[in-house]
Amino acid sequence: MSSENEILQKAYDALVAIDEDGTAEAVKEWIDANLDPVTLLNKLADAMTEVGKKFETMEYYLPQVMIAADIMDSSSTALSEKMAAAGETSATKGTVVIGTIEGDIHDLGKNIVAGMLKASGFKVVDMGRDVPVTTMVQAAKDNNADIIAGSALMSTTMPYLGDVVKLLEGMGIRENHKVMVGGAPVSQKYADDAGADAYAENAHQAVEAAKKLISK
Ligand code: HCB
Repeated sequence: MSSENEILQKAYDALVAIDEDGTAEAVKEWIDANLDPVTLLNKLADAMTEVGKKFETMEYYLPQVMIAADIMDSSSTALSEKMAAAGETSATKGTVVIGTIEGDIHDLGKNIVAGMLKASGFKVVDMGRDVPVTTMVQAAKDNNADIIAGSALMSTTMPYLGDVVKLLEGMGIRENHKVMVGGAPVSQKYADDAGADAYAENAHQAVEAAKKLISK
């Protein structure tokens, strides 16, 4: 039987090599061994970043990134199901409306954040990707959400996260919903400038930030 570190490395190497069977095997081994899904999700997120670097240096082309994204997605679905099963008994901590903001179809990171929030006991309303600012805000209103968690992966779509804050202000409901932002181009500085309540660099930080926002 492989050790925890060996499985982690196997999963990382397989995803970076765009080896679907190898990644699935490592994920299955991890789940069967009853290890913490979050640890493997973080490792796979690192692997996805490495795939991104290979794309940037033109070692990989778009079709390869798309296959890697599919592998990442099915792995994160399997691990999120495991997390959800483990978190089933915990009481609801609060409601989070989450989505990748308009113009942006990158949803791997958003899906991981959604899965981890669910596993941590939050009710999550996942609006999907390419979600108009108005739809995000309306969904928060309709679901009486404590938090709106917006994701943006492109510098061109990041400003729409700030528009969520502006729209809440414009509608006079800013106090009703906290706003958390994240995604590769997003930073603490951007979050502060945009008037968001929290910035999270990864899914673990997103869960911690959500817990803090709820307790405020
Ligand atoms: Co895409 N893409 N892409 N892409 N893509 C990026 C993002 C670039 C940086 C690559 C590059 O050119 N260097 C770039 C954006 C440049 C920019 O604006 N600065 C880019 C581009 C330009 C594009 C297209 C326009 C390409 C084209 O068609 N010409 C197109 C987008 C079209 C559109 O959206 N309208 C496109 C398409 C694709 C796919 C389909 C091939 C695929 C997406 C598949 C999918 O998501 N279902 C893809 C991918 C995979 C990437 C890279 C390689 C990886 C992104 C990723 O999934 N990372 C990325 C390169 C890179 O980032 N280095 C590249 C892994 C996840 C786990 O990390 O950062 O998303 P994450 O999430 C973290 C973290 O940020 C945080 O927690 C997560 C988990 O730890 N977090 C939150 C995320 N959201 C949060 C929300 C919160 O509230 C709190 C925390």
